[in-house]
Amino acid sequence: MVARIHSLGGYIYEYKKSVANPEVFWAQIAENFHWRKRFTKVLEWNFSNPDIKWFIDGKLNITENIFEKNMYTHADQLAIIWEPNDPNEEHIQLTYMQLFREVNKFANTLKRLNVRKGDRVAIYMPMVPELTIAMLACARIGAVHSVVFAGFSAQSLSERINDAQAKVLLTADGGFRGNKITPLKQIADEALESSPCVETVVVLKRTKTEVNMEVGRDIWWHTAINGQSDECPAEVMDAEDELFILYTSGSTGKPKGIVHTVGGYMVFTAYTFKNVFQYNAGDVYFCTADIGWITGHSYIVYGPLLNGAQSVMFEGVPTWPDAGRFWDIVDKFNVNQFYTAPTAIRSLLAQGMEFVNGKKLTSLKVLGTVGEPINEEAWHWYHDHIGKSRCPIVDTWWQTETGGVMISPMAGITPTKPSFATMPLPGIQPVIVDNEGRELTGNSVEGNLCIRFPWPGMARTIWGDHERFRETYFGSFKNLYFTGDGAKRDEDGYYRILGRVDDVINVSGHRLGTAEIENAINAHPLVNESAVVGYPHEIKGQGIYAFVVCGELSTGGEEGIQKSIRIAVEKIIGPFARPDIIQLVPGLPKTRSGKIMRRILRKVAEGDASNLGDITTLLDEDIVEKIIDGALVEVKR
Ligand code: 7RM
Repeated sequence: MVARIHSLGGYIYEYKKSVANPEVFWAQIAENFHWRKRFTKVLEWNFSNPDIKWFIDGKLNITENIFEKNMYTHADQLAIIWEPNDPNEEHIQLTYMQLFREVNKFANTLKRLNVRKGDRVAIYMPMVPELTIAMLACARIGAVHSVVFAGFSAQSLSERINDAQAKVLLTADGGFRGNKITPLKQIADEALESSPCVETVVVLKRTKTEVNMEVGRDIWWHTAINGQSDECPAEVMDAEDELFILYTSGSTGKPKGIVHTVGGYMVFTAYTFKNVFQYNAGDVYFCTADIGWITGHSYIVYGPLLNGAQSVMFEGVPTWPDAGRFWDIVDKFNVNQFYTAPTAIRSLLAQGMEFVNGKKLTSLKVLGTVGEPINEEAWHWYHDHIGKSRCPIVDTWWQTETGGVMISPMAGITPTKPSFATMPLPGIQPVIVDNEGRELTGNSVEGNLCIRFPWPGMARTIWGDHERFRETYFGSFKNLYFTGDGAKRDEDGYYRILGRVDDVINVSGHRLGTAEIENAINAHPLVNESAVVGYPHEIKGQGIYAFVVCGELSTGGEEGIQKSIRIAVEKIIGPFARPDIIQLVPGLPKTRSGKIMRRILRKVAEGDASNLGDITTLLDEDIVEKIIDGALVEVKR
């Protein structure tokens, strides 16, 4: 079992050790896992022509480290506690042994469907135990899973399937979310019209929504697993074989297929889970994320299960049947560690104490947040009313690309400060640089957040586009991994994440590229061009403000076009990417070289145009006045 740090002194000691000799540090942690063949070298790396390898020559299977390795001690422990969308439906609990059997069964099913080591399997499923089972079944046989969040549209799903060239798609008839049903199979059918690489679709029956089953291509989950053995030998994988691809948004329109590999991801997620949450055997841990995002991969599935933890998985939404749902779940299962996003906290805070009063919440020991900066008001509400002032809050900063938590308190060990992610975990070496790439040493500095040295959980490439990987993460500052975030190191050496410095926005904890949304808007036949920026939003963290130039208005007039743009974005990306504000403008503020000056649009969207800076390079300065005049928020001049 991975060792756990117990004190601040222990943290400082481990941190120093990890910087002085990272290879010895990570090798000692990696020793705790089951390797079919031990690695011969810990690390090879190069950040300029990026090439990162951890645990070289090591052979293993991550599912053997979840199951076989722990079976003597954990067979009858709960692995997954699944809470359905509808509180009146029975919850499901799976022990490690039961989960193991289900995983093997589905692994054999995939094999029978002709899935081999290295093949990609796309997964477009609701938050049900079969989703976890499917991911682990892929890992068992060495197939690469590519989970696509079930809120994505047909077009987004199809794009991701094609990029990964997945040959199998796993989906469900539908997904329950609050009082709505998402018709997943219907969306998948539409996606598959433009994804000919998919040979087989396995469909789980969940909502009993009527679906179309294409003969020769589609098969029901229950039919497919019927008669399959619940024993399946683990495929022996190289430490650097791919475990999964997960698409994430960047500053260009095309999402990036972030690739994580077996050995390093395993060591990193297991280590960070245990230390950040200070998980103890027997604790019940609940992460509210969707498995369609990295938080679900690392901290619902892999991190907890590698530690033999009991992990709660919730199908529904925080506000249904009412805004007390999370707290009901905490009380129902006596949750000890609770991990959610600031946007959820803000939306529950806004609903008032009526949904918190009357809940016990006495089992809680640790609270966590992830996904975006947490504002002080939300932090205090969470701390005082949910944690009853006795639970440390771990504000965990990390990214899809980092695989696991990078900068965060360790619960109860690192003294916290509201809105600070505090200190780097052992093994993580953050640096702050100015725009010229000069390192800002010492405390009380602010700039671009980079990482100086590799860590086992870091992404290895972008699927099919290593050059883009190089350029995006290693092209900005020499020999540094650039996170895309701004950060401040305060007078105590504590890190505060300030948010993205690129064209990525964070809406309700969902990461979106502004270019992605613009592409969707521009696909509308009446739109000439558009520019999208984020603006501060009380609940969502950031809202989406779109400035749109139209040729002519349709019969519906301004309102008609705003509505049809919203529908278009929903269709092309998904409902969560719908613009909050759409302002029709006569033109965009462009420089003489044709670049949109987003800075100006950001200012307008923020409602403060009092200090626009230098606008003399604009082709047409008058356009700024017109945009401010027509703004759909109040703008200070
Ligand atoms: C885990 C996840 C990554 C981006 C990242 C940041 C922002 C994440 C925090 C945060 C402030 C935090 N992966 N971010 N955690 N900002 N404090 N604790 O969210 O790939 O989807 O997004 O999210 O901007 O770069 S992600």
